[in-house]
Amino acid sequence: MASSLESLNRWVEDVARLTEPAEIYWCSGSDGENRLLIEKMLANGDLHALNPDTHPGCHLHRSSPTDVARVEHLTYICTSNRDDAGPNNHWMSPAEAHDKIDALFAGSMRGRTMYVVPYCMGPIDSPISRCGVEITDSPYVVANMRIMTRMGANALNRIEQDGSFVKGLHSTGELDPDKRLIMHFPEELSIKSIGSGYGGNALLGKKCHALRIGSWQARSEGWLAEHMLIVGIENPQGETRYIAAAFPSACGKTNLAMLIPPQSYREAGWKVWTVGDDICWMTPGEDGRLWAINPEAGYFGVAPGTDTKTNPNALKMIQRNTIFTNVGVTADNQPWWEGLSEGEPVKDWQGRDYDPAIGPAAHPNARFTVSARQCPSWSEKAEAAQGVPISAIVFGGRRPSLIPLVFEAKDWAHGVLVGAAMGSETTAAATGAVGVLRRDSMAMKPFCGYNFADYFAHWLSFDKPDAKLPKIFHVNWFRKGEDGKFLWPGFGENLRVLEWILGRCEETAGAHETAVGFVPDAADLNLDGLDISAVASQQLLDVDTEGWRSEVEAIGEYLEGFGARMPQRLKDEQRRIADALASDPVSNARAANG
Ligand code: OXD
Ligand code: MN
Repeated sequence: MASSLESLNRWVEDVARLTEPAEIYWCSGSDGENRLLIEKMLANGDLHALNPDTHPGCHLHRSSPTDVARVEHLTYICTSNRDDAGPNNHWMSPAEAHDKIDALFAGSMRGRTMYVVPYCMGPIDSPISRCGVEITDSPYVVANMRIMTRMGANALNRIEQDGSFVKGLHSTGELDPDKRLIMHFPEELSIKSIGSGYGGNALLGKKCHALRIGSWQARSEGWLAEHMLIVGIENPQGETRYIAAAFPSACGKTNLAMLIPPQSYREAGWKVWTVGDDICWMTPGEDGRLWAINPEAGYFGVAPGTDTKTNPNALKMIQRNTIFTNVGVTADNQPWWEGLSEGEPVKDWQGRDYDPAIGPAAHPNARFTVSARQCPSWSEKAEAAQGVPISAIVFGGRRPSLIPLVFEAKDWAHGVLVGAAMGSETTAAATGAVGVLRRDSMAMKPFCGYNFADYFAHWLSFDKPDAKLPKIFHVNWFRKGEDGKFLWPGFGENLRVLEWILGRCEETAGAHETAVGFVPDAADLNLDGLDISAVASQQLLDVDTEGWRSEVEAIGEYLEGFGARMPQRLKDEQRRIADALASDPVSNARAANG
């Protein structure tokens, strides 16, 4: 049998024949190599240096103005059987997809360097990690992959040992939105992406590998690849518990992963440790618990809105060695974005003189790429080969009404339904209308590489007699009062909710049982020192039976939309809640441990 390196060499030759690059370069991941790449990009205008005194080692990249976000309508899952991709994905047959995209790849690298980028998703020595190789003609992609993954020689060594790797082929092509396609071939463990240089479309280790192909691999191998942050909460006794949380794109995962405890919590000794901000791979350990790694080595975060008040850790983290994409700049060449309280922009993200009449200084989906180790709350456990044990899984979305600040699912199957039913208002992270409510199961709508019905069945399959599964919760930081203002202050104060969640896991926090799950009373949450009225806290935790009846009805219709593959267990769960809402509007029975 051919070794993985032989198959890699053969693939590189095949791709070179198709794309006709001027030269082929194998990336080692060394500092010297990175320096040369950056010099090359500074010379050709792909990068602009930023103020070396205030932002040493930082650079700005301006993408093509029509290439600023993920393109879900051009993203395909190409399985032999259409139903395997499911109604949650765009589908094309593998043969047609290869033909279509190979026609765009033909000669696409003429006059360019073809970079071969071996990478490892996850700590290099972790059994949970998986490797891939991205072939790209974009030096910007190489520089980003070096930050976002364990890239280069070590990854190549591991690929040789593993015997297999995910093949990702990328070319910026002509950056023409009409010649842009992002194709996934889960049965072949391969990806082909052309026509975009933007993060989620071009850094193939991230969404394409770690989520779309990863979720497929995870199902066949018995683990979970999820769109979740991983955060460690250390209590005053010095014990750290880990929470994995799924929120749709641009709903504050990075902020929650790096939150700074409120002052009274800091004084009492609470600490927060960041393991990951976007992707979580979880696998059952011998002890029955789920153990998680962050497959990424860096953060590709949304810049606008990042400030001392919202995310001081992130702001500190991006003062050096950071690639900024599509932000504005100040007169003294510092990066600038909306929501940053200091500085004033003079140029916008397209390099034009800043004029608020023509648009914001930074694109709303402007990003920073930075090594995770630069985060002041970086957790050493991010490098732990065995990962971290997960105590609680949290789902959440932007829901201006109905959904309480927090509730706990009754058991694993109910929790899977809660995740499946997740909805959120759309954001600027993908092209399309912003602020429209859509169902985004487990925040994986854009990222699940197979049929959601099978994905829910896979989630349900973890419920085994010897499993010690995390409890599942739902949070909503975005509920609004009648005046249209957010009821909950959010940001660092969210630790109060996480404390309650961990209290439920330890059976020390109170709640009352409702038809939709266990909900805290205001008195069950630590609201000390928080400027929130009794009315607001009551509204935040209110379960509106009428509203929930329609919601659960709509969830039922959503599940039906997946047809016969939808697991009966999930449909039964939906029915159980619908019946409970019909017969027992709101039960206020105290939970046994409440
Ligand atoms: C991201 C996204 O970039 O979810 O993380 O869009
Ligand atoms: Mn994401």
